[in-house]
Amino acid sequence: MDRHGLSWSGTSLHGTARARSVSIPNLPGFWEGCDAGHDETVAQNADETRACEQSPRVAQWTAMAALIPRPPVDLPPGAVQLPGWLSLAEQRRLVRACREWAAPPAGMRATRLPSGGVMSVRTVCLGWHWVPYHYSRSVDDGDGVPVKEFPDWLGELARRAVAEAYDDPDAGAAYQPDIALVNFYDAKARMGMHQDRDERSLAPVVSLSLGDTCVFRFGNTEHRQRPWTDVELESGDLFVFGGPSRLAFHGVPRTLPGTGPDIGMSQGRLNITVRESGLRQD
Ligand SMILES: O=C(O)CCC(=O)C(=O)O
Repeated sequence: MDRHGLSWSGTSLHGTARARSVSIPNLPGFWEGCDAGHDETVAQNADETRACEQSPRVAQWTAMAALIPRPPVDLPPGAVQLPGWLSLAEQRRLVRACREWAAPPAGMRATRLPSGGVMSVRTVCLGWHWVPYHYSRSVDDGDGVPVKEFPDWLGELARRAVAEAYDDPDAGAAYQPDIALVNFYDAKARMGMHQDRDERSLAPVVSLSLGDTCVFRFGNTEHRQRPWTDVELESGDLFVFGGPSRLAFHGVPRTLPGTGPDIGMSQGRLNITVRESGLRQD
């Protein structure tokens, strides 16, 4: 069994088991939203954000979320979930950014594992490109070009996430992330239990969820079996794991299709994990 679990090895979901990378991949829901493309201006973004926030579907979703608060989940030390941390406007902005990052060059692709399996999740990396099981400055398993930059604004957002999750402004200020892995899940995609341990830094991992709800399985640091806690991550949720939980096994056994709010993608789930590499910048 490889480090990401066997469950999704073998074939990709679109029948392209041998494909090493994809250009403008067929990702139902991801390229279609209430926006037209991925090159609109900031002013257009703001207009569309307002339009979507006022739509009946969004209003109903927001009201339902307020009506039925989610019960708190018991998590191990170092793991924190902040439900609904991102506003709808922030979620829309992130979806828009993900769409730009997903486009080639250095775009979204299905990662091939050393076992020969292909992950059902599609991934684009920022800052450092992840190839199982190391980081590189170029897309070595794809088009070979330099990886896209990790934007300062995403680092700022992640610093705020750490500060708020741990209620510790100093922890936030000390956080120097330089990697983001952006994963797209269609209805059948999932991720086996694994540890994030290709980084040299043990600074926390910041995870932002967009679109469809998923079941996020958060386990222990010893092995991929029980005990674990199943947490529902909804669109806008923040999940941070650091300290004694930094090397906990975790995975996504399923998503719940059709549960996402109107944030500019018609179906599917996006997850952004932000990390500190501890690798040299030159
Ligand atoms: O999609 C998620 O919530 C988890 C992603 C993840 O585990 C990873 O990128 O290593």
